[in-house]
Amino acid sequence: TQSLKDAIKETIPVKQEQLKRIKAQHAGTTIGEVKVENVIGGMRGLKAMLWDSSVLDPEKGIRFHGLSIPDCQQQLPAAPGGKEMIAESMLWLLLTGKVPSEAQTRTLSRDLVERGTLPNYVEKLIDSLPATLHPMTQLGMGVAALNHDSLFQAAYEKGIKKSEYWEATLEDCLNLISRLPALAARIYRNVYNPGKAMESLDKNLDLVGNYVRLLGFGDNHSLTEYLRLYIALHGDHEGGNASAHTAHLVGSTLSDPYLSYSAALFALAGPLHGLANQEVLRWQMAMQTEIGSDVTHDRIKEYLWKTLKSGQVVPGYGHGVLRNPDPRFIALQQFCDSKPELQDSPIIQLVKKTYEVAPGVLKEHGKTKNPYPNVDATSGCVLYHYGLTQFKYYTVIFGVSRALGCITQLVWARALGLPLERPKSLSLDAIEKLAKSA
Ligand code: FAM
Repeated sequence: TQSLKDAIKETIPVKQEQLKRIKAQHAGTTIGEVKVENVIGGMRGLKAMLWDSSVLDPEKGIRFHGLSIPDCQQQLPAAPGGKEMIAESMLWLLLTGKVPSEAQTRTLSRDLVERGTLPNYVEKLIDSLPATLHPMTQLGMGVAALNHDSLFQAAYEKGIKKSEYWEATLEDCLNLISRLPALAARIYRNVYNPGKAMESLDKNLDLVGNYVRLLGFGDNHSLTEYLRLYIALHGDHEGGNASAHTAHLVGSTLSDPYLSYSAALFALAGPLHGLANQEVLRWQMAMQTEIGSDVTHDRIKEYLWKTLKSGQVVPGYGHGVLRNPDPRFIALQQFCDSKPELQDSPIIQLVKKTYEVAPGVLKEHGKTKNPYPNVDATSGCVLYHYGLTQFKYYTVIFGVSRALGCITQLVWARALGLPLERPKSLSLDAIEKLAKSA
């Protein structure tokens, strides 16, 4: 079977040729306009970035190299004994544009687990942090510290050729992804179960199987399958979202993958982005406490209005690009529907009922361009049901996942020789002057 590196190597000349062709034939072609609203509106809608692994359609949602979520669920290999696509098969797809075979997926799982032990100095660093420090801060610090062993940085210092950058970047990226479970699980242990012994990596398990084992939920097959789906689904969401864009920007300075992804994690840690999944659960639990056992649509509506009238956003609803219910939300809901034990969970039922009324309330409220749920509306409640109840930790799981997309695009940015990112900014005076003369 072809190795991952060979599969990438085979694709590089094809993509390089395509980029060359685009440059030669279309460098001066206009493909969109820049309005003042783009400049002052967080660059929404501005087509200004190359990101090859996935594209987000406002109506249909995410496509990974052209494959929809149901396509991926059908085609990407699962773990032995499992049904859900796994991180490794998604990683292979994102990196190469091709669906891996069963054998390629298993080889990649084995390769990752063999790289997956956390260096001792990082363990010490994480163990020295106060348990009260937010788990996302700890994750970002741990990832940044892993750059001690960056092969890209070492190779750059030696003066390797630009055409070889991608190989050292790939090694760093695989090392980083492989070590995320041990790092993230250590943070969980330290914060929530101090003193508890940690399991070691099992060479026969996939990345997420090992993550669940290290978290201390080793025998929970349903949680493992849920997290396999969750982590594959959250892997990539085109390039403009705050974490992906941050990784891309920092990587464009030739900062190594560890530093680039560490920066991305701190973008993910914001409540308008990845932290929303923590916020959703907190908000739904508060709703549950207030409503009690009499969970009716009217009571939920009342609570939604209370949230909106107090000037807060409804967490888990709305999106910068999507204009329909998020297909990732739908895939996770389908997982819930397929498991009888989840049907009776009060928190899962509450999330479902909230979905039945929230879009109507948000439409009536009239502000958000997308009154529908995003993935965060449901991702946490299943974790909660399976006993992973510490919702401050949820964004860390998102952070383990988002590496799949962010860092594969770092490999491609180096393989395609993309330049330093440096958009033009404008002062208020300059915007006014340009607008008046337009
Ligand atoms: N509840 C209440 N108001 C909302 C809202 C929501 N869920 N979503 C948007 N709005 C408001 C928004 O605050 C803005 O109000 P102002 O004009 O007063 O500033 C207005 O509607 C227009 O916003 P928009 O154009 O529809 O959305 P944006 O593209 O500016 O923002 C989000 C997108 C995701 C930041 C926004 O919808 C939001 O704050 N949602 C709640 C937090 C959340 O779920 N984030 C997770 C996003 C996710 F998919 C991820 O990154 N994981």
